[in-house]
Amino acid sequence: MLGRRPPRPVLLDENGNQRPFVPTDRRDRMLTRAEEMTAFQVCEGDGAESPHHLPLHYAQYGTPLVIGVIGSGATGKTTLLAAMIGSLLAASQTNRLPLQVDALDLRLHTSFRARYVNRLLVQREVLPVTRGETVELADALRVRSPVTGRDHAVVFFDMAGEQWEDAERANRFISALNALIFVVDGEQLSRRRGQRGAQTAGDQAFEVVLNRLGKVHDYTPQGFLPLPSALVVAKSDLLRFYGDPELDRWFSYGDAEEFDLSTVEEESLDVYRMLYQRGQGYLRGAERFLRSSLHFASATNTSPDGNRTYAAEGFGPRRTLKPLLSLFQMAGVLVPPSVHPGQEHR
Ligand SMILES: Nc1nc2c(ncn2[C@@H]2O[C@H](COP(=O)(O)OP(=O)(O)OP(=O)(O)O)[C@@H](O)[C@H]2O)c(=O)[nH]1
Ligand SMILES: [Mg+2]
Repeated sequence: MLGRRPPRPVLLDENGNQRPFVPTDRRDRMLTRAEEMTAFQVCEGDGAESPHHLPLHYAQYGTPLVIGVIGSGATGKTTLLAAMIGSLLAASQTNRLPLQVDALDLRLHTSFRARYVNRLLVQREVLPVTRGETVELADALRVRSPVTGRDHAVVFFDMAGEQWEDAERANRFISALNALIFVVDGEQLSRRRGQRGAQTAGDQAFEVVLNRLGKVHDYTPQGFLPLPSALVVAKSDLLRFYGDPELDRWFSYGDAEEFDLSTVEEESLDVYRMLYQRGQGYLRGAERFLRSSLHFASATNTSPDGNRTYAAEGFGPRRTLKPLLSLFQMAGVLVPPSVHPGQEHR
């Protein structure tokens, strides 16, 4: 992506319009450095693609966290990812996170916000099915931890569920992932309730990913893959009030609970117990990993109507932030303490 020429520093406005970056006073190194934090470099690409903008000091961010969202078709991956990133941006903008989040690649981020986050959370539209031909680099964020003073590049890959059937094509990008979000379809869990074989059900996409990761990463002596994994029971709104008091309990808490990562283990155990009864195959998305957490979430809290929109009443992401924060913590991007003083939730 980056050419050999020295980066051309620019400033960008909200709409992605650029103007040359000129430091106020080059002799003042501290000031220049501070100003550079908001500057971008232009990557011209190979001519086929339009220019990208990366933060001026992109190279210093070290190995990026490359997160893959995994699950078969229509499990809710794209909707969950849009809701997760929407929740993360909202929490960052209102200073509720011990992290600062902004664009790593401004064009990509602006496009993801318009095409997915706003379309889902503002217009309340059903998002389109992810097209089959490409693995989509969905968004690229810069996540800064004031605790460590470090910047991290975080990129998200969303993939059409149908692609998982083509293991060869999927393999090419699975090797590049170093963090996973496994998406369990709550709708399928609720449909299969009581059916024969339901207890052992799982997802073929998980198996494709596990097989591939097992070939490119060395297992620990205890037999775990050395990557962080957050397993999310998505569309959990469809599982509420059907005799899973553990699930109902997590949804009875207000949004502030999501900032408390001390309860991740407790929630993980509840999800584990539920899946042990309703779909043990899914648990491989957590059990095979050295660090993993399990979550209940709903991107929308309601189902769409016939017009492919979600009714306003009751609509909104629930518990979508916590899996992402947990993944960030497992990956070392977020460093505790994560609870801000005064954020009592129970
Ligand atoms: N009730 C409910 N429905 C949801 C939720 N999230 C997604 N859905 C519905 O599930 C369907 C599939 O959602 P997508 O996000 O497109 O699923 P996907 O896994 O990205 O699908 P592919 O792109 O085909 O792989 C859509 O009809 C959504 O309306 C949720 O949290 N609750
Ligand atoms: Mg999709």
